[in-house]
Amino acid sequence: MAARRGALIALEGVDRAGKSTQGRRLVQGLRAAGHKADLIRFPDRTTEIGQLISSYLVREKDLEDHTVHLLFSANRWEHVPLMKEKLHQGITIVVDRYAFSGVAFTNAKGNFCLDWCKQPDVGLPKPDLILFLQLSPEEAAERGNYGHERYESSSFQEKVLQSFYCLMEDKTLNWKTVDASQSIEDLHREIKSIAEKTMEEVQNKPLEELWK
Ligand code: ADP
Ligand code: FDM
Ligand code: MG
Repeated sequence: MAARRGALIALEGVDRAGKSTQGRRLVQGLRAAGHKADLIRFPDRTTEIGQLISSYLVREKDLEDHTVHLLFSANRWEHVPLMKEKLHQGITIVVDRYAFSGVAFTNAKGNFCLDWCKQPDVGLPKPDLILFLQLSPEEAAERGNYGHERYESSSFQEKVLQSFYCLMEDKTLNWKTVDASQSIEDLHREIKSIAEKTMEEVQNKPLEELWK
């Protein structure tokens, strides 16, 4: 019998919903429970492509909108060989943002249809679970102000949220919405339990391709 594979788990949600907090906490919790787990944050600002993206986000560099969309996607593709290797070795991978952020942010710019936005990410490893951390704009505001990076404004974030809702209508994907207004530990417990159930369910199933 083939070795059991790890699960690919994506965290998505509005700004300050707790994706990065829960991503770190989930990997820590899974490891403590004896599972093999790794975290990847997208964009990964440490690679050459990631550094270009980072200089765009901090407004040091202007990049044309199609170009930056393709760079975000390329930043995912450059991780794919290692992601597949790890998943096949039984390591669960938690991704802090994935292709859904890629599509939602570019689509929110207004002049890019969802179909165009999805194309560069078609064929990426398909997440076994996409956790959408839901938080109202009022509750997000209580967690601090927006920073100074590109996209950090309430009017743009509202458009991003509408794009996420369109993507969530795709029933071929395993979206699960969780209430991100809970305490960090309560939310962690809920997320860990959903993650472990998914890991169990997919361990003998082949890894699929996104949007194919
Ligand atoms: P995201 O990655 O979704 O933007 P972060 O994990 O960076 O969000 O969290 C944004 C801020 O909110 C941080 O200051 C973090 O400590 C705080 N935070 C995260 N989760 C919670 C929670 N469940 N309750 C209260 N504050 C939280
Ligand atoms: N973002 C993130 C995109 O526009 N496209 C993408 O493909 C991804 C993964 O980059 F504003 C945006 C979303 C957010 C910024 O911020 C990255 P964090 O704080 O590193 O998640
Ligand atoms: Mg974050």
